[in-house]
Amino acid sequence: RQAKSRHDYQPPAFLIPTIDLHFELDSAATIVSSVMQLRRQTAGAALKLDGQHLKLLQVLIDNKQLSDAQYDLSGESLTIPDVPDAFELKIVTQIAPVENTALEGLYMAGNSYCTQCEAEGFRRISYFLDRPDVLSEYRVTIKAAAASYPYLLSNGNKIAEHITADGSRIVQWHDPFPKPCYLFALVAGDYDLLEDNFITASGREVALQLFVDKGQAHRGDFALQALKRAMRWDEQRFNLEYDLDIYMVVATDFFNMGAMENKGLNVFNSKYVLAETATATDRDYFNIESIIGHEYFHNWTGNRVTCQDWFQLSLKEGLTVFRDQEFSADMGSATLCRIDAVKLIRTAQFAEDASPMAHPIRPESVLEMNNFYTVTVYDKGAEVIRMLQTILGKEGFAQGMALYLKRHDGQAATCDDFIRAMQDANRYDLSQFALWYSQSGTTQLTASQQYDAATQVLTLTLGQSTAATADQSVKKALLIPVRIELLLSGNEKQSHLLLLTEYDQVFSFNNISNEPVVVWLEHFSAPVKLQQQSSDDALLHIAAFATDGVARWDAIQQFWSRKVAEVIAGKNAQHVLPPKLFQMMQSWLRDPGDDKALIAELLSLPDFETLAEQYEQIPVDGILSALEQFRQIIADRLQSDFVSCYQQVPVSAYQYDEASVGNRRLRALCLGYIAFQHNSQQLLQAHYHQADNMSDTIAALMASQQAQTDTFKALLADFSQRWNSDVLVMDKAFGLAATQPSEQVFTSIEEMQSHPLFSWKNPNRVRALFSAFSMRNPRQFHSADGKGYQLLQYAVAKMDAINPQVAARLITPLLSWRRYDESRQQAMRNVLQVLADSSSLSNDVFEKVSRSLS
Ligand code: BAL
Ligand code: ZN
Repeated sequence: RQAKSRHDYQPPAFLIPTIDLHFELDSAATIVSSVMQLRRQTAGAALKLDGQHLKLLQVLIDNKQLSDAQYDLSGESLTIPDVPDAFELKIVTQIAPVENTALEGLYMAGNSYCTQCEAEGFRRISYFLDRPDVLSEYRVTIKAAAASYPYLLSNGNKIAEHITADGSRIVQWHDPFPKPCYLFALVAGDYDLLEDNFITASGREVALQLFVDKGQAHRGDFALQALKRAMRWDEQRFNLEYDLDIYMVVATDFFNMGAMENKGLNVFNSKYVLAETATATDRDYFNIESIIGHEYFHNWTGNRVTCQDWFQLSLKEGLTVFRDQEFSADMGSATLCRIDAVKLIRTAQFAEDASPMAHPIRPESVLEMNNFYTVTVYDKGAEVIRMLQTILGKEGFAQGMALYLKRHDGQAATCDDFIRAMQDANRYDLSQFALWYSQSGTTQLTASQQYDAATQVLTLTLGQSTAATADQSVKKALLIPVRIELLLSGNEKQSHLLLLTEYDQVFSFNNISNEPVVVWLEHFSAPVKLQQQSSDDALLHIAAFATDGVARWDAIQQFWSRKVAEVIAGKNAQHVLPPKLFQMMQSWLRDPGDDKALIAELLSLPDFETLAEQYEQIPVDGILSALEQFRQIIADRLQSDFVSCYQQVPVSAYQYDEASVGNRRLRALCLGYIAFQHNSQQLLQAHYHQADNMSDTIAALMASQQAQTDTFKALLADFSQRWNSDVLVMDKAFGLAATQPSEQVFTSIEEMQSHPLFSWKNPNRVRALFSAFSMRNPRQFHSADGKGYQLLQYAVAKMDAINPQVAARLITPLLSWRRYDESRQQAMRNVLQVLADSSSLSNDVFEKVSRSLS
């Protein structure tokens, strides 16, 4: 098995300016004819096309059929040694969508046909130069039985449709924008169709079409409206208009990813499209808006300007995540959006940096590209873009974007091209900043302050260091934007941006009238770990008074992190907490003000995963037990305040807006603490039964689950019964069953696998059960007897034979076995070894297991 290296990039030996694709759809034997115009770029080179799981029927050059001796069909390529400099190539292949359980290429999603070509799925459809820097103009013809397939869709504009005498529907599409094959899409099926339109800033009308499974139309409207908001937002913020006359979105229950930005024909995991009050939580609505935005924003950052090679993935993904985050922030609570993003970095991304899969946002070496659709490439990538905006300012960043898109429109670009455009538009040297693209690992920031009352000079000292990672031993000093706020007496505040460029650096401020409390890394201005001297008192002061809500939340998170660490170190066996903390929490509960969602966050303990990343070797039992103790202490001490806050927060008919979301969030938070009282059963049941929306329903289920009440079993049974024919909601039931903190979870997972809606062939079902268990149930996943690890190994092995991409994602929590205690290390390594010994391991899982065990 051969990994590819970023430095080995060579431009394509041939270009394919046009491609004409014909599909005769048949679930067991689809015939694909591909007619391409090719142009040589490299003298003397043979033509080598990628192909996987294809049955080759015919190869013709300039209408002359080639004999077997004229080409070589070996491994996963078709090589034709002797070709002219410019020619027409026709290739006819046969594929079996019904056998395609990997869900890459053309596959069956129930009775519909669907494609997923990113990263390298097109090679499962036809032989091609399956790489993002080969851009072609596509014409696509699809033929299928008219009665069963009213909709035959592909990218671009529909140019013809007719029904033949024998009852076949034939539809032709043309996409005028040259694109790489990973953006090709085909969908065929019978759907409910929602239609709308959008008038662009320049006055063009764009038809919007949303295709959903039959009977689901009433769940599509929110996504359609979100799409219009995204289209308007991109015009207003970045001056970017949509370019085709039609924009189609198809929702499918069978999808490896969240969604896919195929030109003019997005395919979405139905989980990120379908929503109605009774079935979708506030979180679901948020995700739908953000992912609809994300895929739409790709039209410019990804489609009009794409990537030269897959090592550049963050060029489109980091940038587009940043864009969707900015969009979400403008649509709702900017603070809550940022807190969500920070949580993800502090859990999954820091964990990835500390794992055998550590890589820079622009990876250097890849065996299976699907393994690099990671939180590092996406979310740390977005943080890197955010830092650029912080350094250059919003206006400077927008100018850099405009220059980047102007320079590279219609091209396959690199991360260096992006940096260069930002640099040129702003006349700002970004050479040191560019290290963020090549250096992996989490940087540790140390911060301290000194105040000289006599001279009124405040001296701030910052230091940075990045520990060696699995992939890279030497680390350089990065350019780190550190936003700070000085909280002075008398409510006086000052904001500053410090640019840390050295390993150690001192910043002085004159005329500071009194010693301030310093808010470091305001708004999480860089994706780093912060070690600060601040006292507990200072942290609580920040939590109460900082301007930035994220900084307030961050301070209290750090406070808790410190308290947990003290307990684990044996320094606070009694779990003593300062009275000031309770006074503050009490005042929030008594007068939560307008931003109730933020108050809910301020009253939440950090989760296990965040705390775990503070330790090189993770003290699983210590963290869990300290968290449990503190939670119970808070629940007891503030019991009556939780009850009265719960009662006072207004309840009104469901609406998805910032204020109502905040109300529900704070009530759910209170309920979560109240659940730890013995007499909470009635309230939990009432909350569940009176809920007029899924957010409240889930709040009752989660509160009763976490407090391990008897009510949980009854509520989950009722919930599963009520929704037992609705897959989207049953995924929530699977998740709830899998995250029970008690040992009962093993029996429940076993039972859920026999549920009529559970299927190993559907990634959503498998993720709902097994990813929830391994990623959100630390107590039982890390069960001391190793049962949790064995269960995950069983799921990974089973899944690898069906869908390697999903299997490789499932395995992630096992990879960092070195970070646990001796006996857990042993148990995790054992199950990894069982997987490693399997003779039929996919590249996807092999890459991760081998990196982990080496
Ligand atoms: N390009 C894969 C799905 C997404 O990031 O939008
Ligand atoms: Zn994306």
